[in-house]
This record gives sequence, C-alpha cells and structure tokens, in this order.
Amino acid sequence: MSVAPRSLQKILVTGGAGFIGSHLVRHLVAEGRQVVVLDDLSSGRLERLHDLDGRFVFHAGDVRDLDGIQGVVEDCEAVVHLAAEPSVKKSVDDPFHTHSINYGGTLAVAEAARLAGGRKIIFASSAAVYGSARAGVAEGDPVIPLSPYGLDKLASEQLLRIYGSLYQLPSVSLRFFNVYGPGQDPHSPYSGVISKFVQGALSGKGITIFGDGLQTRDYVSVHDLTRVVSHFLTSQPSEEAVFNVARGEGTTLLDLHRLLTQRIGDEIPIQFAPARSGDIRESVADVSALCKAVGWIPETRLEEGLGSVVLAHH
Ligand code: NAD
Ligand code: UD2
Repeated sequence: MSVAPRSLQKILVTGGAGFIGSHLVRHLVAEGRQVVVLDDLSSGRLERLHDLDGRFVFHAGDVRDLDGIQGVVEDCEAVVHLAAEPSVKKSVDDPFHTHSINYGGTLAVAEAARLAGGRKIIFASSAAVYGSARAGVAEGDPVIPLSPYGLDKLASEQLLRIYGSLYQLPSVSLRFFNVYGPGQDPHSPYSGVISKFVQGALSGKGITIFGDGLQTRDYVSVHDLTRVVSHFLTSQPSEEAVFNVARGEGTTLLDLHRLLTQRIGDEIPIQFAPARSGDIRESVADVSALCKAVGWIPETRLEEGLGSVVLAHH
C-alpha cells in the first residue's frame, strides 16, 4: 500500500456516502489517508461503506449548516466537496430547494474553510455548466448552462475562484462528465443511463432509449475519477484550476447497446420513447488540460468498465 505524501493526509469528503463519494472514500483509505465523511444520508447509504467499518469517521450532517460543519472542516487538511442534489430534473422542478444545497452547500464549505484559516477544496462540478456544446468542449469554451443544476455548479465554481482571489483559498473544480461504475442505484429515476441499461439487460425487460439513440456522452469510470481527485490532493495547479474529467471519447446510446449486447451475449430489446426535454445532444470533453496537469487521462475503456457494472449487478 503506497502512503500518500505527508501533506493532506486528513481529508473531509462531503457526500461520502453517495455513489462517487463511497468509491472515493475507499480509494483514499487504501492510500493510507485519514478520511472523514459528512453526509445527511438524504440519498447516500452507509451500506456502501460497510467494508470500511472503523477505517473512516462518519458525521451525519447537512453541508449547508455552517456552524455544524465548521469544526469538521477545521479538523481536516482538505475538503472534497461532493454533497449535492445531482438530479437535473429535480433542479428544474424545484430550483429553490436544489439551489440551497448545490450553491448554498458550496458557500458553507468555502466559508468554513476560510474561517478555519484556509483549507484546500476540490469541488465536484459538472459538464452541465456547458449546456449544449460542440463535441470536444474545452474549459475555456462558453458556459451557458440550460438547467438550474448547471447554473449552481457554475456559480459554485465562480465562488471558489473569488475565494481564491479574495482570501487565497486554494481550490480545484473538476467538471465530471458522465460517471459510471458499480453502486449506482438503477432504480433511482436519476441514476445514470449505464446502470439503467445494465439493469434492463440483465432483467430481460430491455432498455428504453429517449430519442434516436445517436446522442453522445463521454463516459468516465468512477475508478479513474477517484484517481484524478486523489492526484489533486497532492498537487495544486498554479493558475486557474478548472478541469474536465472525462475520457475525451463520445459514445452513442446505440453504441452502448451494442457493447452491452456483446458483453452479456444476449439480445437486449429496445423501446424508443420521445427525447427528454432539454436533453443535450453532444457531450464529449477535450481533456488536454487534464492530461497536462495530471500526466494521464482516464483510460478505462467502456468495454472493460461495463464489465464491472454487469458483475456488480449479479
Ligand atoms: P449521489 O446522490 O450518489 O451523492 C450525493 C451525496 O450527497 C449523497 O450521499 C447525499 O446523501 C449527499 N447529500 C445531498 N445533500 C446533502 C446535504 N444537504 N448535506 C450533506 N450531504 C448531502 O451523487 P453522485 O453521483 O455520487 O454525485 C456526487 C457529486 O458529483 C455531486 O456533486 C454531483 O453533482 C457530481 N456529479 C456527478 C455526476 C455523475 O455522473 N454521477 C456527473 C457530474 C457531476
Ligand atoms: C448527466 C448527469 C447530470 C448532469 C449532466 C450534465 C447523471 C444521471 N446525470 O445527465 O447530473 O451532470 O450529465 O451534462 O449522471 N437515457 C435513455 N434511457 C434511459 C436513461 C437515459 O435514453 O433509460 C438517455 C438520456 O435521455 C440522455 C443519455 O441517455 O440522452 C444520458 O442520460 P443520463 O441520465 O445518464 O445522464 P445525462 O447526460 O442526461
């Protein structure tokens, strides 16, 4: 087991009982770091971390509660801020509520870090900040979010930039594209398409494609993503720190269906339904900035990554 460099050993992960958070906690513990999880378990589940019993500290709490999180932030050397309401649809249906979490939570974490004398923050942003973008979208491209969710992620990025210039608070904002891996709940209406397709394939019920199936997404394995987060815990980019986290490859839903059919070796019936309103057609990242900063890019090919999701569903 490699031990992380001395600095940034004690890490607070907000949203650590979530899909991405639980994989990150596992990765950081395996690296020999001390991990503290703050989560209100509104959608997170501690069962995801049952194999790590005793190897991390759990605090039940609301990330928006500045007084409540102050001590926990102060006690750590860095914060990976994942806690959010990640559903785009929920942000469209109830923007007032999701804003309080997705922006208010980031403000509380930034303020707690500032009051603690400065703590590094790694923030989970999203490709949603781009809205409809060209394939190969880069960090300096226009950011015109189409949902309150995307807007709150962009506003959070901007807040962290301002805390950097006003208070020298170090931060890195990572624009996650479509993250997949074991542990996404396929029964949640907000879960990713890969978990839903695998569930549909293995249950024999088949899959539903909203639209013509030619929409592209840039799927990134959650295992690669946790390695990227860990990298930024031990190195701080000098200038403006906003990075796409993706593979830089677009896959259509019909490609996904074909890969899954090959993987499970059975026909997978498809039902076509109208496209979701506001659905993004092309979502493929330019990952050259990430490659320059980290020295590598997420490499797990979809064919391999799908396998781990299929195995986890059995
Ligand atoms: P998730 O819903 O599995 O995890 C979110 C976690 O935050 C849950 O454990 C939930 O209980 C917790 N939480 C929610 N509100 C909270 C609050 N007020 N106080 C404390 N905890 C709270 O979602 P995920 O897919 O793991 O996403 C993690 C982060 O990554 C989110 O910020 C999301 O916006 C971002 N992201 C995810 C994807 C993806 O493809 N999954 C893509 C882009 C960005
Ligand atoms: C993802 C994130 C969202 C936000 C956004 C930013 C998830 C679940 N959502 O939304 O939080 O970050 O990216 O761009 O990770 N689809 C089907 N059939 C299904 C399910 C989905 O056809 O059963 C389609 C869907 O209409 C979309 C594509 O598959 O065209 C991907 O859907 P998704 O929900 O996995 O993710 P996305 O990109 O809409």
